[in-house]
Amino acid sequence: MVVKVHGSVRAACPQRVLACLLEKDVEFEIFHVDLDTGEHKRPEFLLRQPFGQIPAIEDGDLKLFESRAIIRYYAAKYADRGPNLLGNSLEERAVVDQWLEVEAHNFNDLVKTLVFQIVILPRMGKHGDLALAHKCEQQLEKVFDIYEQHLSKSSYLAGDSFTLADLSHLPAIRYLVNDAGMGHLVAERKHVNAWWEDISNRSAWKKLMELAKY
Ligand SMILES: N[C@@H](CCC(=O)N[C@@H](CS)C(=O)NCC(=O)O)C(=O)O
Repeated sequence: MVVKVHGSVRAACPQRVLACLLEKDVEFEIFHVDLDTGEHKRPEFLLRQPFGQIPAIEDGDLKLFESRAIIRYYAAKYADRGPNLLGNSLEERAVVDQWLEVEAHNFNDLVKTLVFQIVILPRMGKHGDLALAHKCEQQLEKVFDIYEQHLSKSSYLAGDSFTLADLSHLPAIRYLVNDAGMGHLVAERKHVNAWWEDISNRSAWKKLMELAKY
């Protein structure tokens, strides 16, 4: 069954899902949803995702939205295929979940706000709020300091192997480094930098970058 992914290949949240499908070698088809023309707010899309956000998937009878719920589903469904992205024991899974929650609640919103102010709004010909962007940058410095300390003790966020916790960070860090000119947040931290070099060189992520034609 080919997984239908409704979203844009260049948007961060669909990228989280696509990176997982590529890691697991699951066949998918992308149904482009154009954020620029507001396709995600139209009634037909709201039937898939009532909050008007991408991505949403369709897999046979299953319809699902929320990128982190989707990646958890595929990591579990294809646990025996490709890399184990969930951890082996209940305890390992709990640690993966912990860092997935950190990504969602301590990290992602700061990046989202920063990128919106200094990348998206200017692209739309509008002025971003630089003071707000600077505040997010300062808060992200603190988050990355915590990551740096943590990654000095293990190669990946949830231990010694790559999991969903790492994968989930890929799209936002790419935005920071490549689009927002915030590469210093990563490069200035030895362990964060080594981690980013490692996870962004995985073949699944590189395939996605080719698909997105960056
Ligand atoms: N928690 C949702 C967030 C989805 C989300 O914010 N998607 C963005 C693209 S990365 C979007 O649709 N933005 C347009 C909007 O919010 O109107 C998820 O992880 O799927």
